[in-house]
Amino acid sequence: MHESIFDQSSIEKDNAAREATLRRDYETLGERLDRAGVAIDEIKQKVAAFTVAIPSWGVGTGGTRFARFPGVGEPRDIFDKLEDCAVINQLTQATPSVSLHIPWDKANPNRLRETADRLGLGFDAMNSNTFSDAQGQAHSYKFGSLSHTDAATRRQAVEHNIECIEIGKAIGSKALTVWIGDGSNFPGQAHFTRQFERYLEAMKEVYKALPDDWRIFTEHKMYEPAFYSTVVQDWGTNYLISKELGDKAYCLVDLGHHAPNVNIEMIVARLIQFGKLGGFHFNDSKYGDDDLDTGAIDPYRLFLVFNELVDAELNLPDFHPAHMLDQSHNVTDPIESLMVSAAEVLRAYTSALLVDRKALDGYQQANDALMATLSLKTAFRTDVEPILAMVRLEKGGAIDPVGAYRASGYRQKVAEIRPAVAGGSGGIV
Ligand SMILES: [Mn+2]
Repeated sequence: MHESIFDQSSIEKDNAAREATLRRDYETLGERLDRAGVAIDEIKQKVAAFTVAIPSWGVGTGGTRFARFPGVGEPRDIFDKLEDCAVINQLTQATPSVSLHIPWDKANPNRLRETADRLGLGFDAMNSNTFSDAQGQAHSYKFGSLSHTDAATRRQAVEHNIECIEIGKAIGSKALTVWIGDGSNFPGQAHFTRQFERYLEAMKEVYKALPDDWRIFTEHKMYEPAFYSTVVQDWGTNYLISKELGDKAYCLVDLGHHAPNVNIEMIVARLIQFGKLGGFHFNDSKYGDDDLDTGAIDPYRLFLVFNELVDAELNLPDFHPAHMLDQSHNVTDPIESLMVSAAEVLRAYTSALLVDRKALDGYQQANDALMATLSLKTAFRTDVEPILAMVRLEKGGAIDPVGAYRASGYRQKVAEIRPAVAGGSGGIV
């Protein structure tokens, strides 16, 4: 039995008031899906097996370029963060793993693993940081890291990534995610080709240190902090990197790292087709890398991404992309945002499972654009909340995670032992 940071009886109390209504709603939805030839229990089973990782930095309040407004009872260190992650998992039963960021979460690996074990958590992909200078490091990343013009700076960045792999090995992680802020702010500042060559050379060194059962994910981003060009700018560059590195290298798609209106679901399909989709950083955006809550702005786009993922899941024998949230919570309680966002990811997956793929294929073959698009809309419009809530209930979670969380007063309780922190990292990656 794992230790419960969150009082399970408050979940049970909250569920008791909602269970009868949920069972009626589930039954009604089941009848409706049955008429369309879909067995609701089979959908429920798949949804119950689906998980999404929590980023350690997501449980602290984020910030913008302008300011950070701390919340009450914020986690003080990685061990407080793991406790908050355990709360999210206990209520949602969908987030059993945590993605660490080094050096922000640097701690004794044995203590990290013991704490996670005690809380019933595991570790997802490790995240390196060469987009800011760690205290006391010899060479600055002001003008780049893995692609820096100076060999000693590149070497330092390579060694940091290898250190992330070593820590990850000690705590049971199986992947490294590399996102760099390298690029240029002015035309002419950097030689595009030489800069990319230096990056590839450095990444090959990191790749060499990767254990056989690990994957390395590279994350592209159009701009910021470099505003004229970035070294890993787009999915095409990212694909080239994964091809250059080898079979353990895959592309990571952060939904916020594209130009507005870019067809992300098609990028996802392309990467799937050529075996290079590694995983996701889920969030939402209106203008740029806004790191808003997943599904907050465009839930239909999230659904369309999952429409591609479900299609691949049904057609490919070994398709296991990594799912992680990557958000910055500036005006909400991070625990609430992460619970709602995890549910949005599961909702998009569930809705995509409802797409009548045989009918869709027929419409596509017959060039019936209207019926093809309606077959997606029909699935998207179906309210799958009863399935999500039933999965949570049956796994011991909350029918209404936010309701149960608020009723418990968890945040006020931890505020008493966690003094307010003024600084901290923004967490926009
Ligand atoms: Mn990201």
